[in-house]
Amino acid sequence: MPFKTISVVGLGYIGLPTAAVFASRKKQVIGVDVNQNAVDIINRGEIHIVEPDLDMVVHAAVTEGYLRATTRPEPADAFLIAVPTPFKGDHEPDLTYIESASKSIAPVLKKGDLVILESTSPVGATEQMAAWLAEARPDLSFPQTHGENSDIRIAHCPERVLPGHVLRELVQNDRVIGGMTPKCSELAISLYKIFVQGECIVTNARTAEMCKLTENSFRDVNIAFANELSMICDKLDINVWELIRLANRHPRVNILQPGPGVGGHCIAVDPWFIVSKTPEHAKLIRTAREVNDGKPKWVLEKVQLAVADFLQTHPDKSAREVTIACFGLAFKPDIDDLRESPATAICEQISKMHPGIVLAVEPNIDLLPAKLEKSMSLSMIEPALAEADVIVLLVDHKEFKEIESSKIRTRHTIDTRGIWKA
Ligand code: SAJ
Repeated sequence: MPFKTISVVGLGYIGLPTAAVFASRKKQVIGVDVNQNAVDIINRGEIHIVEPDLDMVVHAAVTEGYLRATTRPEPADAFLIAVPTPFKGDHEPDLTYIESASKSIAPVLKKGDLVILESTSPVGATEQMAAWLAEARPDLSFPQTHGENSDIRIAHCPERVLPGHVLRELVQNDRVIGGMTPKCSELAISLYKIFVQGECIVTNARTAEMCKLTENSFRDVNIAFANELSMICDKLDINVWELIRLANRHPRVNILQPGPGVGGHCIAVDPWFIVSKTPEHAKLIRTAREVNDGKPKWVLEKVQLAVADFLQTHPDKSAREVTIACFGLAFKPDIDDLRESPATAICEQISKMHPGIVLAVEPNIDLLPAKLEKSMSLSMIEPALAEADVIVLLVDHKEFKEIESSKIRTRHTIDTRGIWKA
C-alpha cells in the first residue's frame, strides 16, 4: 500500500528526525506534538533539540512543503507514536503519554491505517495501546479481535538510534518489526523501507518490546560490571583501565568502560521495565541498575577524601579556600545534553557540600542551567586547571582528552573516565 501521508506523534529526539527523514523521501508528513512552542519552531524550519545535521534536514523538509507540525492529529495513512515512556513511583513504567497519544489519534483513524508504537515500552504496551484504540473506535476492527482481517494494522517497531548519530543510524540500523499479526508486520516493513537501508526483521509485538529493553539492559549490565571492577581495583591499587584493556585482548571478552554512573533517558530507565514486570527473576538486571546508580555517591566520597587529604598537606588553608573544578557536565562525551547526567548531579552535590569555590568546565555549553548558576561558575579549561586544588574529571569530552598531563598541576585529581591516567 502506498503511504501518501504519514503522521509522527511526538516530535522529540526520535519523532522529529524520523518525521524529517520520511519528508526527505518526499512523503507528506504531519508531525504532531502537544508542545505549541516546539510546533511553532518546527514550522519555521528550525529545531528545538540538539542533533547533528537535523537542522538542515528539517529546514529543507519544511521549506519544500513535505513536513508540517500541528498540535491536533489529522487523518493519515500511517501513524508512528514516539512519545516518552518515563517511570513513576517505584520504577513502574508510566504509559500516560502513550495513552493520550493513542486517544488523540483514535478519532482520525480510518480503515486500512497502520499504527506503529516506536516508544521504548514494557512488554504488553502495544496490546494495551491497541485496546485503548479499540475502545475509542468501536466502529473499526483491530488485530486483537479480528486478526488478519482487521481494519487497523498495529505493530511495535522500537527505535534503536544513538543520540549524536541519529540521522545515520535511522537509515542504516536493522529494524525489529513486531506486528500484532503477520500482515501488520508486512505493512510496517513497507513503511520503513521508504528510508531504512538496514534489514527489517519480523517478530511479534511482545518480542520486539523485550528486544529493545534487552539491548539497553545488556549495556547497563556490562557498564555495571565495569563500574564494579573500578571500585574493586581502587581498593586493590590496580589501574582499572589498564586491566580492562588487557582483559579485552582475550578474543571472547569485551568489557565496557567505567565512569561516574549511567545517564541519559534510556539505559538508566529501560532495565526497570523488565524488573517491574518480573521482579523475582530480574535480579542481575536490578543489581546492575543499583551498581550504576550508586556510582555517583562513590565518586563524591572520593572527592571528600581528596579535599581532606589536600587540607592535611596544606594546614594553612581552610575548606573555604579550596577550589574544586568539575570537568564535564553532559551525560556522555561530546554532546551538550545535561539532562539525567550523573556528571551534573555530582557537580551539584559537590557545590552543596563544599564551602569553597566550585568551577564547572563544560565546553559544549555557553550558560549554566538555572539550578547550577548560583552555586558554581562556568569556567574555561585553562583557568580551571590553573586555579583548581582538586579536579574531578566526569566526562571524556575530546577537549579534555587533549589536555597535556603537565598542565594538571594538582595531584588531587579524580579521573572517573581514565583519560588522564597513563
Ligand atoms: N557509558 C559508560 N560506559 C560505557 C558506555 C556508556 O559509562 O562504556 C555511559 C555513558 O557515559 C552514558 C550512558 O552510559 O552516561 C548511556 O550512554 P550510551 O552511549 O551507552 O547510550 P545512549 O543512552 O546514548 O543510547 C542508548 C543506545 N543503546 C545501546 O547502545 C544498546 C541506543 O542505541 C538506543 O537507541 C538508546 O539508548 C535509546 O534510545 O534507547
